[in-house]
Amino acid sequence: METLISRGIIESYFEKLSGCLQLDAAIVGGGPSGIVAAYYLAKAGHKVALLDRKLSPGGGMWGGAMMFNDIVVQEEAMPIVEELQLSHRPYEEGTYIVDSVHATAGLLYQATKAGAVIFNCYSVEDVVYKQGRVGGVVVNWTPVLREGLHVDPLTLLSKTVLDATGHDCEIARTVARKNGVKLDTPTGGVVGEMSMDAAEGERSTIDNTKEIYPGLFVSGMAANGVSGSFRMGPIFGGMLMSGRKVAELMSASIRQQQ
Ligand code: 48H
Repeated sequence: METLISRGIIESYFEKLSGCLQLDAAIVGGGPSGIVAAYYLAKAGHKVALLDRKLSPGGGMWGGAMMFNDIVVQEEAMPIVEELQLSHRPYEEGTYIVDSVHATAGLLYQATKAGAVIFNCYSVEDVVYKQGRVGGVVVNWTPVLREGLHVDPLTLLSKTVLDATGHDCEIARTVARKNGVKLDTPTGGVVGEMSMDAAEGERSTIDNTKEIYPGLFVSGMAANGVSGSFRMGPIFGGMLMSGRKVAELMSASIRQQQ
């Protein structure tokens, strides 16, 4: 029995990992924008893996606001909430309340159900960069990096890579710093996030969701971080709509490369 359990996990895990060595979409970061992107890309039939450095993907959504575990979603994003079958209740002025634990679990459920593969405890430490294009991710176990162990990484190739790493925009920073290239941002580099303006932050998140370098896309807080726009606090419609928009952009790019 013990051997069967261990063999089952080892065989199944390595089959899953081997199946992700060449992807259509590698999503770095399992916050709301990354998970929604994973859902729509998988639903469109693409081969998608989402990598998150934490044991529990979900990013900043589990905790609601200051650990009050509810979030606010505005009317424009409700088609996504409904498509993903998240329970919600109307609040004031065209907004809705969603339980943040239910929402995070629901997004993860729907993305994996649609066919996205999630690797947790994976940190993306670099990208594959060839002929002026981002073409994959370089991954290592989070505990290896936390311990500062000198262990080399593995590589997953991908037609598109999404930086959905939230406030830190880690992948965009790495690409600009290591390769000395200009990103499609106001300064050509990572501008950095501004202070709170909820309405403007929500609006600009969608505008800033785009391909910032051949093969490299940004969504969610990372989109505002690279382009230098506002934070918005615990309203999450912008994150959901950014995930849906970037999935459409990445899907078009994947199709073009086929
Ligand atoms: C693997 C990584 C790496 C890496 C980071 O921050 P997130 O929740 O991302 P978004 O942009 O989808 O959502 C932002 C939202 O949660 C938020 O913070 C809001 C709305 N704030 C407003 C405000 O005013 O503060 O998730 C990012 C995820 C996390 O789970 C990280 O663990 C993961 O990315 N991550 N995973 N490799 N190098 N870097």
